[in-house]
Order: sequence, then C-alpha cells, then structure tokens
Amino acid sequence: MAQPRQDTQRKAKAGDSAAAKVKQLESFSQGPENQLTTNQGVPIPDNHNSLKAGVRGPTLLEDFILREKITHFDHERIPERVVHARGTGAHGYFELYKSLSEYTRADFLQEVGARTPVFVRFSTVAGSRGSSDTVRDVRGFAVKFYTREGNYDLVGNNIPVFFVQDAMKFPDLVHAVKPEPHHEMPQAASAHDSFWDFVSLMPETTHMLMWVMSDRAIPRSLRMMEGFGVHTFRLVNARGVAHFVKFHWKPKLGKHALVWDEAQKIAGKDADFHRRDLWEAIDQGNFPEWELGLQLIEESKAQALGFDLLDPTKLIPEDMVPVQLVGKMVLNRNVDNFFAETEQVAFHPGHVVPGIDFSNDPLLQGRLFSYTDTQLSRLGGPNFHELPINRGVCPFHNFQRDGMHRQTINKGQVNYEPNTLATGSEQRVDGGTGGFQSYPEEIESPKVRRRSASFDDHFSQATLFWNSQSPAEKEHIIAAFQFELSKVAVPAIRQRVVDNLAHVDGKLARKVAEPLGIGAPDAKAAAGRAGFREARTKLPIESSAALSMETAGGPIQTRKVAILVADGVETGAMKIVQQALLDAGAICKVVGPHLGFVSTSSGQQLAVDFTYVNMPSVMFDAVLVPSGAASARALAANGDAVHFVLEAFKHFKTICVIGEGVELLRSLGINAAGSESVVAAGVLVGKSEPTARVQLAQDFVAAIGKHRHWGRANVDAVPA
Ligand code: HDE
Repeated sequence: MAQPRQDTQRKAKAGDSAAAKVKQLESFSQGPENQLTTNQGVPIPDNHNSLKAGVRGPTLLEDFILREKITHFDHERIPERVVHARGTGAHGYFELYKSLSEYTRADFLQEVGARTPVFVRFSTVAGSRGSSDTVRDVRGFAVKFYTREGNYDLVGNNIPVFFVQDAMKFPDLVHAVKPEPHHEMPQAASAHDSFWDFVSLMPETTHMLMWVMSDRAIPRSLRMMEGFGVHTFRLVNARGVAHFVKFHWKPKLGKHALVWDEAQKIAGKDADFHRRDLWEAIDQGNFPEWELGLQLIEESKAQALGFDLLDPTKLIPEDMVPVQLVGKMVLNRNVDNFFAETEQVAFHPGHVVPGIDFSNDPLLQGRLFSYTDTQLSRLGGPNFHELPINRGVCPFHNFQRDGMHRQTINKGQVNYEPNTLATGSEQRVDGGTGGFQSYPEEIESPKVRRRSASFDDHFSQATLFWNSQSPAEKEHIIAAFQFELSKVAVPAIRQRVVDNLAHVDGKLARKVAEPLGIGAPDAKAAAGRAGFREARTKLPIESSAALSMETAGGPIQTRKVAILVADGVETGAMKIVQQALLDAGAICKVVGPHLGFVSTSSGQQLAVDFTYVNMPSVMFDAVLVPSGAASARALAANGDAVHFVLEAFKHFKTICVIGEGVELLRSLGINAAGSESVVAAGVLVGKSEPTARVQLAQDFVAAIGKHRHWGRANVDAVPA
C-alpha cells in the first residue's frame, strides 16, 4: 500500500499553508505586457490596422493576427451558472481555535492555530450575471478550503433551510423563480406569478419563504450576514465514530439588513453595491471575518430532537443544541482577475476530505450529482480541476486522462491500475486506510420512491421563526409578502399563499391578505389541498433569539457616514465628531453640492468627496449635518440635499445635526430628540459648544451601532 500522504505533510508547521494557494496562483499570473505578441509569441507590428489589399481595399483572409484576435474575442464568454450566476469572490484563510480531533480526522481541523487558505464566493440565486446585488433573494455562501488533504467545499447559503426537501423538485423550483419563459421577465425577482404559483402548491416551502420574506434576504453587506451549511453532515473521527453536524458562519460585524425601499433604490443607483462593499473593505485593509460554528449531535440523540435532521427545511434551534465556535475565517485578498478566479471557481458539496461525510438528506444527495455535471458544460470539459483557482495545494495523481484542455503532462507507458510496468511490484497503489473512508452506515431497506413521514411537518418551524422576530421585523415580513403578492396577477394564487400562511400564524395571514383584494385566509382550504402536511412537532421553545437580527448595539467599523455640507459650513465641532467616528472605525465622506471645495465659515476650503446626487443617502449608514447658518440655509434650499436627509430618516438611519443644522431638520418637519415634544429615535442634536461635542460624538457612535431606529413615528408620511 502507498504511504498515506497526510503523515508526511502534517509535519509542516501550522500557518505554513496559508500562503500556499497565493504562491501557487502567482505561478499562473501575468502582469500587463508592453510588447504585444500573438498567442504563438509572434510580435505584433500594428495593433490598430488589419492587413488590406491597398489602404482602402478589402481585408485579407491571410491576416492571421486579426483572425486570432477576433476569434478569441468571439469565444470570450462561457455559460453563466444556471443558478447563483451573479457573485463575487475573495481569498483568505481559515484559522482553527479548537482542535476537533475528538470529532473528526480532517487534517485541517486538528491543530490549534493551523491556517488553511480559502476562496469564498458569495452570490444571489435567481438573477443573471449582470443583475443587481440588492434584490430580495437568498445569498450563496460558498467556501473552498485548500487543505493539505485535498479541497473541501462548504457550499452553503445565508439562510439555514431550503425551499424543497428532495432534489427531484429543484429544477421545478428554479424554473418557477427564474424569469418566466415566454417573455423572460422579471429579472432577479421572485415577485411574479410562476414563483408564487409553485410555492403555494408546495407547503414544504413555507419555512424558507418566511426567511426569504424577512430582512435576511436583503443584507446590508455580504460582510454582515451569516452563512449556513444547511444540510446535516457527518464528522467522523479517527476511530470511525460519527457525529451529525450543522455548520454556521457568524459574522464579526453582526448581521444587518437594508430596508426594502432602500434595497430597490440601490439596485438602480449602484447595481454592484455588495460587490463594491466587499472589494473596498478588503482593499482598505478592513478584512471581514466570520467564526465557524458547529452544532454537534450524537447520532443516537438525533431522534430525540423531535424533527428529522435529514429534512433540509428544518434547522436545529441554537437553544436546543448550542453552536460551538471553533475557528475564524478572514478574507484578506481581492482577486487579480474576476474571470480567472471568481467565474472559473467550481464548488461542489461532494468535495469532502477524510473525516467529513454526507448524510442521507435527499436534497444533499441530489446535489452530489449536480455540481460536477454542471461544470462540464459551464467550464467546457472534465479537466476544470486543473484551472488555477480550482487546483488543490496538495499534489493529485490518478489515471484519469486526456479530455478537453488537459494541462498535466502525464509521463510514461502506464495509464491504468493495477500495473507492474510503472511500479515494478504487484502492490496496489490506492490509499487503503489512509484514503477517504465512507461512513459505513448500515442500510437495509427496499427501494422506494417516497417521502419519509418524518418530513411531514411543514409549519412548526415557520411559526418558530415568526415568533422569534421583533415587532419591526414582523412588519417587514408582512410588507414583503404584500409587495410580492401584489405583483401576482392571478387572485387564486394570492389566496393559496395566505391560506397556507394561516397555518404559520393567523394574524400574519390576515395582515398579509388585507391589501390584496382577496378573501380572508382560509386555513381549512389549505389543509384540503393536495400535498398539504401538518404533522406539527411540539418544540420545547416558543421562540429563539438567534433567529432574529434585532440588535441592541454593535461595532461601527466600516460604517459609512455622510457629512452633508454647503458653503458656510462650520467645521470646529464637525471635526471632533468626525474624529470620534474615525476612531471607532467608521468611514466619513464629505458630500456637497459639487465636487472640488466648499468654503467654510472661517474662510477655509473644505474638500468635497461626493455630491448629493452622485452618492445619495442610500449609500450611507448615517448622516452628519454640521453647524453653520449659511450652510444650513443652503442645504434647506437644495432639493437634492433635502431629499438626502429625508430619505435617510425614512430608512431609519442615524442622523446627527450640530448647531444651526437643526434648522434644516425643522424645515423638513423632522423632530429631533430633545429639541421638540415629539421625539424621533436616532436623531441627535448637539450644540456646537466645545463641552457638548465629546458627548455628542459618543452618542452618535452608539446610535450608529444600533444600525436602524425602528421607533420613528409616521415614517410612511415622509416623502422620499
Ligand atoms: Fe446549489 N447549485 N443546488 N444549492 N448552489 C449550484 O453549481 C443544486 C442548493 C449553492 O459560488 C450549481 O457550480 C441542486 C442548496 C451555492 O459557484 C448547480 C440543488 C444550497 C452555489 C447547483 C441545489 C445550494 C450553488 C450552479 C438541490 C445551500 C454557488 C453552478 C438538489 C446549501 C456556488 C454550480 C458558486 C450552485 C445545483 C440546492 C448552494 C447547478 C441540484 C440547498 C452557494 O450545480
């Protein structure tokens, strides 16, 4: 038997391998070239003119330089991913805090402090490659660990459950949510008839629908969302003992969302909002981090949970099985070339390493087939593992040969096993016990094409999710259902959805139905329909705090604050507040009526970063309006500046005004805390006197940390 590779490779010290992938990619990289050549290396004499019969004559077929250039261009595009087409990626590393040797033999999970290179791709699901980032959708969260025992892919989402229970229904689901086939509309949106027609007939989608209609589906930043492995997997230790496991990624910056009106506006103002946010954060050295969390369940205790761990429409409440944090992932390097890396990366839930194994979740089982299959058409052949981004950092060798775009030059006479011609012995050269061991689960049962009765509970966790939301989050869910269903032309479809929702929560269903021009929700009608199941599980908890995104406060690192200025701005107090924001890690940008400079009240020049129009309020987390009577008057007289502040107010963002800045608020009809009888939450007013400034700055930082201030009254009346 061959010596298992890991024995020799483990000797490498922890941390050594973090740079291994970057080094490998470097060997494939190329910088800009000064001297142009053809792909054959022939110098190009003139890159502006084709070869012609006379200066005004026809182009000659002989012009191999033109032909090569045009031919390559003609074939530059590859098919986009059939789902998750729009995405963005970054490099980084995973560092282990806690040895998991008790649970798994996976090499990268043994040694505390060991660093493993990773590549992560975040994505939306339904939209095409060129669609907008901030649409309402699930986000893909796919991580490739380049371990010393081969690549391990954790191909998850930012929502811990899925729409359907069996891979058989995935193509139907995707067909239903994608643009309708006759006219290819709408792009990157679930708000259309075919999606709601399908899900209303598939009550198993209800739990996931609750998540997708919640704020989880419109994240503020990819850096501020959780990730989940979704399916139950297995960790298997060196003695062959297995535990079920659910994987979690917890963002260090907390989990935060946009508001729906804002998300829609950003989709037009900056379709690359999330991509840009991630790129800029990494570029500026603000490396995003997530902690890897595990929920571990002994196989013998799985039954006692009361629901089936193999059912991907179920999560395990953290109150029932706590999440143990075992390591952190840091993204610290942007790609050099989007196509070569982000577009060509090929993830696969079947890319596992020894010590990590599958469960019988029928959705996962279908995925195990799909991902290689899809790369064959997307990346054009069976050798996509040789693309630089997909190569492992450990050597690979086998007798798979040839095929499109093969790069490895396999030497010698032998391309089969067993053989004596290459090895000189009759020994086999596969790994034996050193290789991947499938968990030897015993299975003795007839073949059946059926769903397990243990998958029949379609509502209890949807209710748990609903009960776990804050009042503001509940309002958002109701509004999201109303919005989506208001775009559904067929009333019977709208009715079926609210009939199903009556099994989640009566009030939710009634509220959703109110503006939809349909009858009251009818729980009985839903129960009478084909496919309906309600084998409710009695859960030991009524609600679970981890399911809510509500926050009492958190860090403000990388939060963006607009400092709204015009000529006459007074910068004394402004600078103190600005410094406090910078000290807390926020990013401040001066936004004025035009680029260049505005003049301050003391006759100085203040540089302007953006204008009210080219960087509107939806691009910021908070607004600071400095003092200065002339500046406040000029802002109040400028429609774009007025809109800026009103819109930030409508989107529940923190607004801080200093001195005369308050006049602007008054003229907009916004009442600020402490200045009027009606208090607007998250609107701070400070005097420009030196004594008041420091406290104001601290209050401002704390208020931004709360993310949004849902307590504002009459926001709907704000015209923005
Ligand atoms: Fe995927 N999925 N999926 N999926 N999925 C793909 O693979 C598929 C599912 C997920 O950034 C495709 O390379 C089937 C669940 C992510 O490159 C394809 C089923 C979860 C990504 C495919 C599912 C995911 C994909 C399209 C049900 C969360 C993007 C292109 C049986 C746990 C990866 C590709 C990237 C991509 C199939 C369900 C996550 C067609 C058949 C559940 C994050 O193979």
